[in-house]
Amino acid sequence: MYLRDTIAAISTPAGEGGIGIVRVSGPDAERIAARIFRKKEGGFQSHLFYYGAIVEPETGFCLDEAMAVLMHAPRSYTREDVLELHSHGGTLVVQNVLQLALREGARLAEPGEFTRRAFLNGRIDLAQAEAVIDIIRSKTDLALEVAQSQREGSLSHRIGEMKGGLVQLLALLEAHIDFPEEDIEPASRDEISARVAGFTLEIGEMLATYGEGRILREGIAVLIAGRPNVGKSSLLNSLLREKRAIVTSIPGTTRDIIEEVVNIRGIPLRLMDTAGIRETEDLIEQEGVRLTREQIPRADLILFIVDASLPLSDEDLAIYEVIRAKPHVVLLNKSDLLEQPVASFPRDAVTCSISALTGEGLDALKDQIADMFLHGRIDDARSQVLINNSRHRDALERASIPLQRFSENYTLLGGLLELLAADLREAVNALGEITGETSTDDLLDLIFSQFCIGK
Ligand SMILES: Nc1nc2c(ncn2[C@@H]2O[C@H](COP(=O)(O)OP(=O)(O)OP(=O)(O)O)[C@@H](O)[C@H]2O)c(=O)[nH]1
Ligand SMILES: [Mg+2]
Repeated sequence: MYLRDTIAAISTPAGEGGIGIVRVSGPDAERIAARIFRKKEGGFQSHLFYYGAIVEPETGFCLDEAMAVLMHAPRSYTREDVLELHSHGGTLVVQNVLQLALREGARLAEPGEFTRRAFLNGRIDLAQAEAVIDIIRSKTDLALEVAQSQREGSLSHRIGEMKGGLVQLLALLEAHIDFPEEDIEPASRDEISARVAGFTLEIGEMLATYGEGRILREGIAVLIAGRPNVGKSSLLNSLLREKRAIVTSIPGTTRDIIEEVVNIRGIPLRLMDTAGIRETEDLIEQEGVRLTREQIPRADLILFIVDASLPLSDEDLAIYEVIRAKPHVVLLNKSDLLEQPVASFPRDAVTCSISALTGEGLDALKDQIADMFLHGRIDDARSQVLINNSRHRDALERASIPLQRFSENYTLLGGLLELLAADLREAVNALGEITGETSTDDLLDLIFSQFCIGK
């Protein structure tokens, strides 16, 4: 449901800042501007930035000096009249400006409601709206490039072309349903079949990018595991380039799980430093070990560290048995202590010799991780369409199934035109879900509730 009322929200993050912005969208935006923003003279010209003050209309009390811009519909983010009030960025002052706008008749916006209106008013489609949230959440340049390209419409364009092609074929079939006495020419029969096969292939190619797309959008969960004192926290600190976790020579230093995001060759890694796994009498440490074990099944990758200056211990091997079924890299740490590592591993294990202390070997480790997850580098994320969202993947899969069925049934063309047409229609509808041509309020609620208020 779309209420055509006027909404308002703080659009800048909570806390202190240089400026804070309150955004108002809807039919009352201009009236509210005239009521609460005092400037030299005259009305508002669209898209001009004015200097003035935010004042209580009844008392003339000045809340703050400010800048204001009014953007007349449809040339605005929501395609409605939009007012932005830029005040000083104090928590209280921005809150007061918002309260004033609410008092003058605006309603507090729901999360994502500005973007939802941009979608409902046809300025952007649903895939582009989802890209907006991806832009806000991007943790690496590469992820940001993918999100920007989707906001610009790269995915929507591809989907639109496929849908257009399918609709053409559908029209062709429907013409023959309406005039059954005219047979489809053998030449156009072959063409129909070839084109449907082409679309199936194209969808398959897009689906194949999902693994990489998802990784860029959501990152990978990486667990640093190993027995106490092998250098897990040192590795976390080295990769982060900051002293985040406490490092000491006392085994059992880390008790909790410490999670930080690092950018490795464009992939956001959610790195988790853990308590070293061992049998222990210490209650706190026991709890830490339990937490570590609990995380193992959830990790996308395990960095299993051993101290290469010591022979492998039974503890090392016991941990290795637990993690070896997961994607993992064995890190032979403390390479600076020795010419040749003492610890050695089964030949099939992927190993990397590193020193968390000096940083030696970490570049090779980063390459190794990128190879494992990106299967070669994505050099120009902007130029290709990557599927990075499970909703899009599901819709593509649901488009692909009827197209495959179409191809299987096609040889039996004769009396089955209606069924074939139904398959094409199903595929068209599934593709339409990606761009939001077919969407329900529930789906929109689900998508836009992930946004922050004010976006
Ligand atoms: N020489 C050398 N010492 C290292 C290296 N990595 C870690 N250390 C030392 O090993 C000791 C333990 O390091 P931590 O990073 O705390 O080890 P941990 O695996 O986190 O240990 P717990 O938290 O107890 O499980 C510290 O004294 C580190 O300085 C390395 O690459 N070379
Ligand atoms: Mg530690």
